[in-house]
Amino acid sequence: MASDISPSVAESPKAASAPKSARREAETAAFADAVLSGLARRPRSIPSRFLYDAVGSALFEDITRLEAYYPTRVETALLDRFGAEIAQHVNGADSLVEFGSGSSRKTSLLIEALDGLETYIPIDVSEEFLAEAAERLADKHPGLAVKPLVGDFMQARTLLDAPRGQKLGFFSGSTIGNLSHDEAKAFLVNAAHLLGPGGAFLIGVDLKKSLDILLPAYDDDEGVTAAFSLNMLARVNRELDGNFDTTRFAHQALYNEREGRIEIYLESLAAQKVQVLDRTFVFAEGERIHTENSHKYSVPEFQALASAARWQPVEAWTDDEDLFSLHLLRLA
Ligand code: AVJ
Repeated sequence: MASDISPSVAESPKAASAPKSARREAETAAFADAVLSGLARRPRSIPSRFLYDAVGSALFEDITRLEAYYPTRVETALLDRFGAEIAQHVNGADSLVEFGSGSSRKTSLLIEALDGLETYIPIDVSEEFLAEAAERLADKHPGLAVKPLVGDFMQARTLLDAPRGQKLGFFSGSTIGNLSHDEAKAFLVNAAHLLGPGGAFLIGVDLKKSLDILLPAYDDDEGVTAAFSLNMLARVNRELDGNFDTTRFAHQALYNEREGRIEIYLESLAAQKVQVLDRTFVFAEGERIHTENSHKYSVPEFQALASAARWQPVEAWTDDEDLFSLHLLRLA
């Protein structure tokens, strides 16, 4: 994951406070590295985090509103239904630390359920989304101190200027599913450092389920997910002087039973050559670029992973159809 490293709030305070243009340049350089090395390797791959430029993030927002994409809808309903119960376990938390500035709707439901919360600390690599999310939340919850942090929470070891007191982490949307099991464990270990002794962590995790429900969520009839995936190639064209013909690649989502994950690929529909920066890449018909994994966990599977990262499972809430889970973890 070397190509995924970007300036962290804690370890590179200079980078974090650098002008926006400097950070964007660093991000483009990281994208160039990832694409050139990822297209040269077999199997070809580009890390999923590069799906989320401004266009990709807007398309992902569209995905979350699709009928077929149950995770957002069900997780929101779980927060609505179990917010008070969650609060009973974690009241006393002084600050809420959100990993990735998520949709303000989910965060607001949690904030409203928590009594005595003083500070909301969203962490995100994208300064734009962070600023937007921070503003929305500050408007909705007057009296709540909002202290956004720009940086890569996979890398950060401490929260700069974070207030003392009990912290509740929030990592929603099953974003943790993008990570391999080893990466997810490393993330949870890192989050334990960030949230500190007595800290708690609320994590949304997508459940294993029937393929009749799972597959359409990642390959909807309206083609929104396909557009989201293909934006990876469009972004290469925009930022890296690429000439991908996006009509000659197809979005493909399949479930890898052994790995317990959705895998997303872009499949070349013809034999073709593509230029990126000064390099040429030759694709055979049917050759694929792996762009994303979305791991699914049963409740006990995720609890075992959390325990291996020294988090104690406190409670897990699921919906009546067992589509999605909310896990509450605590540090000993
Ligand atoms: C943002 C990683 C949670 O895995 O469900 C949705 C990304 N990709 N459709 C997911 C995604 C295609 C999403 N996460």
